[in-house]
Amino acid sequence: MCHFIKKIFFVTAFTLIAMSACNTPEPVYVLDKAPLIPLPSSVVASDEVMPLGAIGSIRTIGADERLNAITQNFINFWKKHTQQDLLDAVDAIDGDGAITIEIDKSFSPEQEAYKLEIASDKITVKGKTTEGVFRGLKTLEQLVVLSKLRGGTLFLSLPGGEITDQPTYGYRGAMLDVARHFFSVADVKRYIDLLSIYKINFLHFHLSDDQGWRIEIKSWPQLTEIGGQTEVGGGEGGFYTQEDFKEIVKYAADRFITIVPEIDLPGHTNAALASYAELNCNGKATELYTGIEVGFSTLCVDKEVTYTFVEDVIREISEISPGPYFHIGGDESHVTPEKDFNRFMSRTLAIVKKYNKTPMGWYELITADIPEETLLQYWAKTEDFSKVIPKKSKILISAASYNYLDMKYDSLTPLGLSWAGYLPIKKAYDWDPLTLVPDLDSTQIIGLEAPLWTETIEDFDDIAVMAFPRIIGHAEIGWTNATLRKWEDYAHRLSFHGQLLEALDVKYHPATEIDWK
Ligand code: NGO
Repeated sequence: MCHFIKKIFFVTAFTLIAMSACNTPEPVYVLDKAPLIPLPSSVVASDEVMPLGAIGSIRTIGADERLNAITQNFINFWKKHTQQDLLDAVDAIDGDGAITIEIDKSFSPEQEAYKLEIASDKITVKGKTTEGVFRGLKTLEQLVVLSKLRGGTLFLSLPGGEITDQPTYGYRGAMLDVARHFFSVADVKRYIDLLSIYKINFLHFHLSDDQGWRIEIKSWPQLTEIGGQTEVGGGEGGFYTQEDFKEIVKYAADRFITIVPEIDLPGHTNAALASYAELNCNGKATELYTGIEVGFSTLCVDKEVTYTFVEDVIREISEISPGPYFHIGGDESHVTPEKDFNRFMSRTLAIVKKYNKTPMGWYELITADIPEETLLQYWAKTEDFSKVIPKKSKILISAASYNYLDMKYDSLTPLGLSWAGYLPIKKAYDWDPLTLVPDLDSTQIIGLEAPLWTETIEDFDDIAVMAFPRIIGHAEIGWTNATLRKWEDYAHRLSFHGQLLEALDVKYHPATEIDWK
């Protein structure tokens, strides 16, 4: 043991004391008491302790391109938080003194499953896929950061033991409305970084609405030249070029987050109707809109040019969206007569399929004749919802009164809306997607998504304070089996994550429900 301690002799005064005793430093947490979120499926602590100096290299088994990038990021992480260099030892055979990252195809049938083992002189992260290994490294990173935040200069070791883990739901999403207010590529990347800490794996982009069109469509340039130029309140708006969008898609993919593009149709389309007169039934362009009413706009369902427009948009966006889904909105089309809406949707969903995407939409789609694989997003109570059951559609739960991050925490919250009630931290955590909507078959539910609508959200701090900490709870609902989730235990673990967010300079809602450390 002494040689490790010698190695870090000059680093802090504490190590001096430790060296004189020449004892293995105590870890800040025992592994099964570490406040990890999401809570892993199984954590077994051991008596072993891994001094930080015990690890000198990182080696990969079954490496591929993506794994190499992840390894490099992890080396940077380790250096930043432990001040130790890790040698990238791809071919090393002996695992002692190393972090080993191993892809083992026979490890588990589950894509994202992983095993993390910490022993006195080595760490192993194993998964069936690179994605599984990535989730395991995120757990290890969280353990390091939480230990460091609590231990300060006393953080010199990690606790031994074994974590085996896999998610409950394959879809654990967040949604960002960039139409009501526009957010820069840098803001989006920052949000993605934070989501990846908590193992969120989908980011749904609400790219168009009455107030703004936010993605460049080369065949319809006025959509952004006109429709991208304002936002709620009359600010200057903005849009992503296709290159920006590709950059976001890649950044997210490197963190195993899939982007889901949404173009909201046929309602919520005033920005498009203001950009092109021919999309209106009366042939006249509308005025740009900067208010927050909904349900007043519609594409002209009877005009053939509408379908040329829809196809061009779906084609161009599909070409730069490697993910499986294309979201076509469908919510609150109050001024589109039902039979027109259904006709429009049938054609539009066929176009989505033509470009090899799985259609996705808000639950209002159920009145139309939809392909069976369509993913429906449940967001509000509705009598009609049970109609989806015979269709065997898959459901994504985004209940306004449980998942909407734009709902105020309480009556004192300055930002946000409250039409679906207040959403304090406990309410946002303490529920089960399986039982929330009556009459749904559990096999239909593929996961949950937390939307952040941005009528009142103007900058990154606003995003952060509404999302955090509620999205952390949503991430745990999506990952951790309901039988393992208990509010008191979660509230205790969460109390350590305020410091984590502060260290990242992320504003969060310091609710009094939590005894923040
Ligand atoms: C509704 C509406 C959005 C609003 C949001 C505000 C859906 C699916 N459509 O949710 O346009 O922005 O509420 O909470």
